[in-house]
Amino acid sequence: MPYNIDPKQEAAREKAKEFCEKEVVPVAKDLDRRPEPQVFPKDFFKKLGDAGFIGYAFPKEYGGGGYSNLEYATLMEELAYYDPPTCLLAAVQELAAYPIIAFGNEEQKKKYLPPAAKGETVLSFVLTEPEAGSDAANQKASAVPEGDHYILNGEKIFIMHGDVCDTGVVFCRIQEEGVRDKVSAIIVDMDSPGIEQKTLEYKMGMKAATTGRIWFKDVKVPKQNLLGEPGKGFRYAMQTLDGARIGVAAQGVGICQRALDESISYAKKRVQFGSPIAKLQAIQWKIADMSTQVEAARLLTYKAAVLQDEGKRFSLEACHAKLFASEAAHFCVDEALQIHGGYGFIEEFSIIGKLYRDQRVTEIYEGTSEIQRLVIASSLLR
Ligand code: COS
Repeated sequence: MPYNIDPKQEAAREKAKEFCEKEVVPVAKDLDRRPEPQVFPKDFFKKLGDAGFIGYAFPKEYGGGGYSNLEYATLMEELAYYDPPTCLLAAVQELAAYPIIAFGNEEQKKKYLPPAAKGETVLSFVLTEPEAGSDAANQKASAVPEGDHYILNGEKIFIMHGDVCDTGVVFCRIQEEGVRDKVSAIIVDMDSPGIEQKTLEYKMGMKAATTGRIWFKDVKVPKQNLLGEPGKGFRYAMQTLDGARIGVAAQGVGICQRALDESISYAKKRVQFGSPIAKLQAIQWKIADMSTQVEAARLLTYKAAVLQDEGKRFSLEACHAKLFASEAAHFCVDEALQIHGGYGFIEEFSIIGKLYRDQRVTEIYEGTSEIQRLVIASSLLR
């Protein structure tokens, strides 16, 4: 039984579990095994929206669920337990909506949040560029003011749902007196002329949640789509990632728990040398280590989410949680594979191979493990 520190978590967990068993488990394998290029699963996404899992943490006044960050982390954990890409489909919408919720004006919130909260529109957080990954401040995309518009040019890559998004929160440099060298954020309607979106092919895992590349060529964006203040975009992006890192940590916790549960169940059934392998100390130690990792990852994740809910600073704790939980998930899926042997390596027999492929990106996106260590160290040594 996973540890709940707040009674509301139990309800969040139960609702997600019921939905996953009915709607996710029957389709997850098929969504993972489709031919390339992957197609964004619009109907499935809408189903998640109808169940209340898209826009879960958006404020209620904009059509969201209004749930706490702790409840949201619990939802992420549970969705990832059943199917990591399903969790990602929901997480990307929250990631991209956050800058609008936190820094947008009333008009922007009313226009963009309600349809996104229902899963009727797809949002993307459009930050990464070919030369601005970990070095996110090195933005080359630029927006030049012209009358009541900006003219946007640039290229973005590894954008979750970027191949299909209807709305992009795009980070770029506004070439204007005073903000010239600073990053800004603008909201872009992706049906504007001059935009090309492409699906990236042959991803290692997380296949149901598609990843895109976007080109902006002389795209007219109304000046009223500027998010917050010009020149504050990098800060907005970093603040957004603080929260998103707790979501990735929760994905890691869900993956750890699934790897552990699968391993316990397999070890009790698999007979070698005349008895179940669960009787072997080599296996018992793996199970003990996995269980310790998952509990520690969960507590770090909940701690960061509680701090966020309390309105306290949580950047450091979000990095602790993301770093530890994503690496714990790596450890747990690797040990689960070792315990399952050939039955783990070949995906017709178990979910372990898929978990292994889905897990790996949790150590990369929303800031690599190396970036988490950098932020942790710089916050302690400043
Ligand atoms: N919240 C608010 N503001 C923040 C912040 C945070 N968590 N982190 C940094 N800032 C602000 C700083 O206060 C500073 O502001 P001023 O210029 O007003 O002083 C500014 O941002 C620059 O901060 P810093 O000097 O620490 O940034 P660096 O360029 O040295 O390092 C790293 C930034 C490497 C930590 C950052 O680029 C990063 O996190 N990169 C990874 C990006 C990422 O996660 N990409 C994944 C894809 S996104 S889906």
